[in-house]
Amino acid sequence: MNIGIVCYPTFGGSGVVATELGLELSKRGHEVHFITYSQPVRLELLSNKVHYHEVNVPEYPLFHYQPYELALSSKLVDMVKLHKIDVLHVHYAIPHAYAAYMAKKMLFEEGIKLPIVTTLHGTDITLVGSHPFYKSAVTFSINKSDAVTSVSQSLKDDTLRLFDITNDIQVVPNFIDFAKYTNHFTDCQRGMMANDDERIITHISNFRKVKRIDDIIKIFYNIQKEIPAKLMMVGDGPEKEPAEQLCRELGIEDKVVFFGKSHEIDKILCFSDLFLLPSETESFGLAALEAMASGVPVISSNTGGIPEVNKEGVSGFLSDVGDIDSMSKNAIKILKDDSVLTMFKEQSIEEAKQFDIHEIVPLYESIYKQALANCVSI
Ligand code: GMT
Repeated sequence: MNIGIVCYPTFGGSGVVATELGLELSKRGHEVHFITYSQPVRLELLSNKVHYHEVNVPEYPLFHYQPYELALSSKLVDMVKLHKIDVLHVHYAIPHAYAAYMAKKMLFEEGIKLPIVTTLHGTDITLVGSHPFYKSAVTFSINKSDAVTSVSQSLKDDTLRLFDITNDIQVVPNFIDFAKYTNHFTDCQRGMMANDDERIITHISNFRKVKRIDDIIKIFYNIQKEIPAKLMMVGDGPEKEPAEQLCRELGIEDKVVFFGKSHEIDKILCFSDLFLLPSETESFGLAALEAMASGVPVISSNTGGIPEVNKEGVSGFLSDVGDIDSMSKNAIKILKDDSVLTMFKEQSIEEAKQFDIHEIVPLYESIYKQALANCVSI
């Protein structure tokens, strides 16, 4: 098949999932076309089966807001015609599903059918999409897609609760390419980050409010009072500076490393002992799954889709959002004893295996086939 993929090319989970999916589809013989405003961060290799088409939005002073949706839908029409794209898979409803619908409509006028598969990722539903400013357009785009998927049952439930959905939503969980996370390094150079007697605790995100970055610092503060430890903070965003300030106030700045955005997630996870994800809401928690696949147990909140990934007492522990005491105690429970930590590390890998890329990508392939067969005229 010729598959078009539209996503956000940044460090966010939805872009990562879309990129890994495209790369795997190309390995399975499909021709994949990424259509987005810059090259996706994890799309390192282009090949004869993986293409990238940039959407340009020329600046024009008359426009207070540059019309990205317009440029995207035009580019989609052009690319579908030029590369004979069979199916378009859009990740994140806003504005991708909406632009895809417009492209589909324009193509239909020329007698070309374009099935659209929309994958809902979380904030496009829970935080942004349900805002009254966007709700009508998001509802419309979801209902007009030929197939709709959500990355967790929890996100599906939220979508049905928040929008007036007439379309079926299939749950296709996020996945992990184990080859990238297991036995990748013979030596992950742990000694460069911490002493032998110190535990390494890690958090990776885009440092937005929803990630509750303060909670991470406070949990770590409690842990390091009981156990020698270092905290690795990976990523960048609006909450990074306040977090650095909080570390200084608590006098732990020499125990916390702020990496900024990193392309070496696998290496950082390789030397980590515990992952913290105390988010306010999380439709899935791809970062937690990446940690588990690397043998890093997870201390998380029990919100949204996280319980579908992190299993209580198996791959880690879950607590109510904001319950710093409970998360600190659970972290210490795992970290204080070598044999307990080893057990949780092994269990995390086992638990992550159900999300293996080879189990999940065929589900998308069959959804593309269904969408092609059922693509309705508009
Ligand atoms: O939450 C983020 O940091 C980014 C966001 C995105 O859209 O890229 O992530 C959402 O999609 C990920 C991939 O499906 C999920 O793993 C995240 O849980 C989800 N984030 C939220 O729901 C807050």
